[in-house]
Amino acid sequence: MKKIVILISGRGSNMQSILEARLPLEVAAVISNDAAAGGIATAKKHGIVTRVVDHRAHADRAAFDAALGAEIDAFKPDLIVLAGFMRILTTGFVNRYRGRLINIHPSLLPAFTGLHTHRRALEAGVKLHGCSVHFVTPELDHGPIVIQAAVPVLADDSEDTLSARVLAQEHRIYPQAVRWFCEDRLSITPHGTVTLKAVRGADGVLLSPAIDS
Ligand code: NHR
Ligand code: GAR
Repeated sequence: MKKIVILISGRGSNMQSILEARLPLEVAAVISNDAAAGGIATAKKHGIVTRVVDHRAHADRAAFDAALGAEIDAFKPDLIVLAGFMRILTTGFVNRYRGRLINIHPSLLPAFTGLHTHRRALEAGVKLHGCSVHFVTPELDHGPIVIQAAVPVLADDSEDTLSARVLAQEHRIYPQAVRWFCEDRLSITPHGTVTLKAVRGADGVLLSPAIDS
């Protein structure tokens, strides 16, 4: 069975969706860069080992990433899952875990990389927004995309209503992506895209607003 380590910074609802999906894997640890993260208590409730590596206790990003890497390596994980993890990682760190480090980002990448994605989607007037699971590469939010979910942007949406609609989909696609990884069904092509072995099902077309027919 594969082992994963989950990195969080806050509430940890995406972590929780993975813990509660009963996936065929072992969650070896949950590590937070912030001792105040709500997700630490949730992880403990699930009987998961937790660790804190406080970025503020380290002189620079390289020192923080070295300490974080040492904690991670102690668990010998097959996969590292960023779940609302809010610290940009150095190129050295990312390259060390290349191909086994994934993130969930609250936008339909490559649109709206970085922070405040829901506000920026509302300002841009897009009619579809969503979330993406991607492999992490040194360039922020630019790695190979595994799965995306789209949601409509509604006329009376606020950042709160839109982010809640997206979050519900995050909780569907992240456990799915982690499952695929652990089943060895994901591969990264030389072109830097992801292919999934043996999928069947809907073609995935979405329209927003919907068209009457
Ligand atoms: N690191 C690399 N190298 N590449 C990626 O694709 C990464 C990454 C680290 C985190 C998650 C990401 C997201 O999904 C992620 C992807 C933090 C920031 C950020 O600006 C941006 C994107 C993401 C995570 N962080 C600030 C910093 O100075 C701190 C912001 C805060 O604490 O609120 O690190 O969006
Ligand atoms: C989620 O919406 C996640 O996509 C986003 O933060 C939220 C964390 O919620 N991640 C980022 O913005 C990464 N920069 P959670 O702690 O409840 O999973």
